[in-house]
Amino acid sequence: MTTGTTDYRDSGLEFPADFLFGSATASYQIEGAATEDGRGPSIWDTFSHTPGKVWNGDTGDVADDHYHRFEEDLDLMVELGLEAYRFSIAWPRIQPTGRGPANEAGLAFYGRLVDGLIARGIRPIATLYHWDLPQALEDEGGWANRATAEAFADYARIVGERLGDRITVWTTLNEPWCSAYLGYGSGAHAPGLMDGAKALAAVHHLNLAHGLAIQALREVVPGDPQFSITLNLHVIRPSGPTGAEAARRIDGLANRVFLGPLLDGEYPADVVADTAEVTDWSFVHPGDLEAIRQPLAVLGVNYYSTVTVRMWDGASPKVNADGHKDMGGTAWPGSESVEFLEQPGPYTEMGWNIDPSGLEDLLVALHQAYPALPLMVTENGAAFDDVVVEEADGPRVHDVERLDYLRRHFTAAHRAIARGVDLRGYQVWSFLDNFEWGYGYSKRFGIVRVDYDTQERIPKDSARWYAELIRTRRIPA
Ligand code: IFM
Repeated sequence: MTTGTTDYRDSGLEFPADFLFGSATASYQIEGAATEDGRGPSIWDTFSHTPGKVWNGDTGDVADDHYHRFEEDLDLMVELGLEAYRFSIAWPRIQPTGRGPANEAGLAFYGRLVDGLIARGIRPIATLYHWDLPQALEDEGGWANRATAEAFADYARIVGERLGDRITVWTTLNEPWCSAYLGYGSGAHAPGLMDGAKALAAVHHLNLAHGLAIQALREVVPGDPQFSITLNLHVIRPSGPTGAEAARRIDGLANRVFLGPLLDGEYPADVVADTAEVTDWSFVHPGDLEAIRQPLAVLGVNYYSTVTVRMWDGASPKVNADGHKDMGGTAWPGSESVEFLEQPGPYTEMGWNIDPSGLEDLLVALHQAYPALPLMVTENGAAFDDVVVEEADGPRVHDVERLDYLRRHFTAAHRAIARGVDLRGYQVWSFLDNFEWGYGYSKRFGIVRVDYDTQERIPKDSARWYAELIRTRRIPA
């Protein structure tokens, strides 16, 4: 066993017996069957079918065809020894227009999925919202409209009544930062709006939706349900004399605007001040903050890379290497004067820098701020261009870079545990190659390769490595 290396390539580290190893996906990214069994259109159907929004005009119409192939995908999870599977439920399969009675066929699909997981001994971690908002709700204003949060609670109740105590962890939202700021601010994600005030209203309505959904779930789910939310908190490195001010602003908009109301019952005063010219925050109504602050059993943490920031001097060309597509809007309302500098490499195929110390730093910082709150890595992984090679025992993908990325980040997670962090599990993103939003099928995050022509699944070397980690509970040499 080696420990303490700066490159985070330790091996032999052992994870606790109850640590939950799994992998994650999301409905629109894998399911396909976009118009089947009563599913209504979502904002991602609309967006992906709008020319110029997604690379190559790709859509989620077919994706991994998981809707029809989920049994074989579950069998593959068993082969790899996954202990948990984090998936999301498509709201427009349950309520095609986002309101009204449940669509029985949609509920039945997720019932079969959950039963199939349980029958195979795999714990279901269900996310209620991973970005596929029913288009009909967007037509009424989407997340910038308060009524969407109330509709979300009704949807949560319907799902809670059906799936009940079969779900190990209920996650309300995945990465509300992306839904709000990329969806309504920068325009890079559906619905593609570029309006800072709407983005901030969306932040609040997503926070509110989380709180109302947990209240609704608590009324209908029996037993002792575990409630959660998954955030893509930003790990921010300040640069130069203005770095601290830039980091404060980005930490406010990316992290504290969620952590504050969710865990402390308030919006940070500096964020409200920084955004005063964008919005007056009158969308926060009396009682909202109490509704948002619900006890959480675990906080989901998605981590991929870091950002380095400083204030723009207003003269030199502004640097904006924030790792997201630039569609012309802003993901940082009120703080457009922050520069995102190029990160030191190496990089993944997304152009995101690889820095496992960021994961360790993030987990330790969260633990220090909220010592009683258990954490789970609900996403971590990397996109790389894969090559399929034919070998004697069949097709193989020797994805050495992804394997190395995972090794280093599992080491970082282990180090966080050694420093006292109550880390409950790790869900690798992603189980399957899939529709990577604005990048379509051009970026492959899967530990299992998907041939989009034949739908053949090929476990990559990273999946085999992960299977060994799960089997031995130690980071393989
Ligand atoms: O594919 C996404 C996922 O849907 C949300 N978190 C980040 C992943 C990689 O971009």
